[in-house]
Amino acid sequence: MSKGMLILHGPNLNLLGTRQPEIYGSMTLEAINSALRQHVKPFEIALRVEQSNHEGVLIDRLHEARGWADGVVFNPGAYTHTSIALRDAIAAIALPVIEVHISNIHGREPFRHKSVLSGVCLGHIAGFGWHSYVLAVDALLRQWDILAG
Ligand code: CA2
Repeated sequence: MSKGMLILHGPNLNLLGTRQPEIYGSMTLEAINSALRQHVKPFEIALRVEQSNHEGVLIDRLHEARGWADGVVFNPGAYTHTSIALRDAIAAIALPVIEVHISNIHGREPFRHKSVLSGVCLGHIAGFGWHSYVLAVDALLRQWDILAG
């Protein structure tokens, strides 16, 4: 049976490509999403992509994912550094969640060095620009034994 994957983008990521290209690159969120759709095409994955600027909506999407998805690629934006509610949601859904960051949060301001979510995620990828998402998608495909190597 084909696998379900949720790609979830958190707050302000809808602004990608419009400002701060030196940190976040020049790809728009829409362009990233279509590159990811292309990337998973050969694997016949049921892919859903969502973005929200609201913590509660992100929690709702994670809860709903239990009903259809087998894994989540999640860029929680600035909630990474603060949200125990998102941490609890990730722990509760018992799905593999890969935390993704476009920038290298460890090389930025000290308040970005800490993720309160990493400990309940399967893993964490940061610093490779929009390609961080591709690496995270591949990590899930490997987790599912769909991608070899
Ligand atoms: O590097 C990442 O992917 C982040 O999750 C992005 C968040 C930031 O708070 C995290 O520390 C690291 C911010 C996303 C804001 O995106 C913008 C894009 C263009 C213009 C303004 C903000």
